[in-house]
Amino acid sequence: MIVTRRRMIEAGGGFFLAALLARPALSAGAVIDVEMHGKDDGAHVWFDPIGIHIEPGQTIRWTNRDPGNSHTVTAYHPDMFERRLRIPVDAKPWNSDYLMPGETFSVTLTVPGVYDYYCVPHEHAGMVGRIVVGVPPAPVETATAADPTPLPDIALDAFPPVDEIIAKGIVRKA
Ligand SMILES: [Cu+2]
Repeated sequence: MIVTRRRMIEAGGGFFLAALLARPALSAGAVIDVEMHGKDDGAHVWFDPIGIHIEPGQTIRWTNRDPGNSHTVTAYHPDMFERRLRIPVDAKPWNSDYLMPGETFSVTLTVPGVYDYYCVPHEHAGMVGRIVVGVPPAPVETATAADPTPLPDIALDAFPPVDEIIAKGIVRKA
């Protein structure tokens, strides 16, 4: 049996109720799908695509296509496990919680910028992803020595460059 759980988050700054009433932005395009994959032993896990460029108001839908592992999609944000901010300051963070095989989770992103996210149990296996919404207003922040919970190198190294994501539209893990 495939269990489907759909949750919508308006990640654009407190317009959730208005968004429900107005049914906005989806005219900008179809839902963009990102899949979560993994090998049985959990040593190789990844988001596909790992990098994607969308327009403001488009919706990303993650689906766990890994029959052997549960995964999360979690924004790098101080409100989510006190991580360093790696999404636009005006954007609302999200955490899918654990998605079982076949389950889905969606967010609609309205604030232009760069959004970095990860899988809670697999960050240390490099399971991260990046979304560029519209034209990012500023360069991506980089981690500093003051970061209380720095990203592991395998995660930092996995993010595709913003320029590459914008140029290609979709970046798959090498
Ligand atoms: Cu995972």
